[in-house]
Amino acid sequence: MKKTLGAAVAIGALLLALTGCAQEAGGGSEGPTAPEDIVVGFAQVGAESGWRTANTADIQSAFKDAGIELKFSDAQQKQENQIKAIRSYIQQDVDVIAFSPVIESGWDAVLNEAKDAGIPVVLTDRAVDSTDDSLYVSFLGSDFIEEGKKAGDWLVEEFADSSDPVKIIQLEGTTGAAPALDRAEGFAEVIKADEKFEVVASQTGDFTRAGGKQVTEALLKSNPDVDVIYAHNDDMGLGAIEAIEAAGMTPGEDITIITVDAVKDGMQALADGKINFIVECSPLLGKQLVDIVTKVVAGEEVEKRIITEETTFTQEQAVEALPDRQY
Ligand code: GYE
Repeated sequence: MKKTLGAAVAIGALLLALTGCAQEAGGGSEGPTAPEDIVVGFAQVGAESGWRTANTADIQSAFKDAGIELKFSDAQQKQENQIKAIRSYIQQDVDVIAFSPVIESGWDAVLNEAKDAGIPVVLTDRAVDSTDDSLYVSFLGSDFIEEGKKAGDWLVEEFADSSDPVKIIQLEGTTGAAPALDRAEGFAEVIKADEKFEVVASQTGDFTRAGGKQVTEALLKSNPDVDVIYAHNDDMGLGAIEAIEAAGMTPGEDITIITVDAVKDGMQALADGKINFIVECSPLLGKQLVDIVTKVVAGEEVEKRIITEETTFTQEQAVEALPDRQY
């Protein structure tokens, strides 16, 4: 009898300890937590591009595979929607909030609310420009300045033998978004070394195919002699291709096209000779995000900045890589 009582007390104590751990997970405190006890709120940018679609699919499937509950919201490229989603995750007392900030600025207030509630925040894909880096535990994503530099490096090399002026149209991503700011910065830094390169027009196409098409249509009218289009993502480049063809020109020949991402449609256009060079930006962040979340909930240290590894593709390399491309 005594023995049974003792065992019951021990089991009770164990149960208490276990539920205690699960409840404390919201504060990111120490102790093992089963995946099914973890709840993550993810505030996505939208569904503006092939990259974004692949990113959403990868994150959803990685959390499903890990058995972790993922609450998901789509902000339709509006910061106010993302702020609302984050506030609702705070209210629901999720264990971790992850989000990909539409634009860089304006996050301090809501991130302080998360901090006050003891909910750790992980930035995925895009950065915030806050000077207070205690507002997030980790930032997982690409180095967009490096991507811009790779685009610039290829261009410099490609036009190395010519001393003629090289007129460039830049199709920018969403105004104020980290990848738009940084891809412009890295590119500008490289091409400024030779004054034959001139960006004759630079406008946002909001990372969408329709945006890229519309902006290119208008800019081709004022700059019919343009040599190069540098698009901050594949989708805008694909829109530009439509506009160039509609204007009776041959994309990839009359106008050299450089894009960023390397999603399937972009890679196909590169293999078909309509795009000339693509800088890869990987959307496959799901597994790494699960890993960060699991560590944060367990109270383990995580790296403040995790940079995605990526490469570049020429037309020949695209032909080779296409059959195995996951996204
Ligand atoms: O390049 C673009 C998407 O933030 C890296 O957002 C991402 C960018 C990506 O819309 O296609």
